[in-house]
Amino acid sequence: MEATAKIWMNGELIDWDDARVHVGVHGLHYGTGVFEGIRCYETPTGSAVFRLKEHMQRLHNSAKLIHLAIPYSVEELRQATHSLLEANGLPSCYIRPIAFSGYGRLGVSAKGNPVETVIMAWPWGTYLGDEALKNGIRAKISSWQRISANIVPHVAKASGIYLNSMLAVTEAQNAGYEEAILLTPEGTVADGSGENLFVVKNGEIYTPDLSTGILPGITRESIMRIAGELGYKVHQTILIRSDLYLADEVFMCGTAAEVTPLRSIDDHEIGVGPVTQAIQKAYLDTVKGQTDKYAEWRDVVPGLQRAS
Ligand code: PPE
Repeated sequence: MEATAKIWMNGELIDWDDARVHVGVHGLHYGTGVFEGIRCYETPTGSAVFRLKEHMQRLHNSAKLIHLAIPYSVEELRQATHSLLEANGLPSCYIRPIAFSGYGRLGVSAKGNPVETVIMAWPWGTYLGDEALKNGIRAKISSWQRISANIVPHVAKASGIYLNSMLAVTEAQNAGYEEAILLTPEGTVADGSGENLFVVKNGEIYTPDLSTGILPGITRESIMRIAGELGYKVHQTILIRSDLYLADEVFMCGTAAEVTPLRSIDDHEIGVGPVTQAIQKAYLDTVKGQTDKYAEWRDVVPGLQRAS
């Protein structure tokens, strides 16, 4: 992680090195936190945060699901992000808001603890390497199952849940692959360790539906709309692992991963295809403002605005 000038912490902009907490905070011991991953891109009209409001709304939803009361509204967090990006002056960056149970009671219950709210931003290039976006990555189905709805609410982007993802991606990387694909306990396809997943077959597009243990990805939702407008039929459905092996194309998507093709899965060659390439281009054009479409998704930072 590359240090930047400022971090927004509990309502104030403070120096990067001063953004500290005590080792006794509840969130560190029990993973009682929620976070977001957001990207800000350089566009012709200035630096624009992609779907900032929707990300802050998901942060609030995640917090509600784990009984965490964030003391700032969605709009306040949006303004805080603007002021942080203005202070750091980065034309493009990755943004990481996090809220967690703080210092007070240490024991499983977090009741009564203060909530710490932080927003960090730093330059983050491609998630899976520069090659990944172009030539795709090799993925492996994990022996770790995706946590299911009655274990912890997978709809929440909660810190503790990421132990599941961490184990899966570590297992995949130790076996020489770049990314893991997690299946539900029922054996249907869920998602990657930090991405949603799409399959292309006979010119139509399929993605696991929201009941399959996935995070309701904002990129996933954007891509369903973009792909629909490009003329593709998009199905939210149940997929099994054979659907992956027999796919014409498979790609993963997420804020960090953007649109990353899968070159192979469990050593079944798939290859990078034209539908993935078309969607990748349309997505990158959208976030970078290379199209007039979807302008409502690009939240231009007031202090980083410029005439086009
Ligand atoms: N599934 C998971 C498990 C996930 O972590 C992400 C985001 C997504 C799907 C896609 O969600 P969205 O970004 O709203 O389209 N993963 C974030 C964190 C990755 C990390 O390494 O940390 C991200 O992409 O920012």
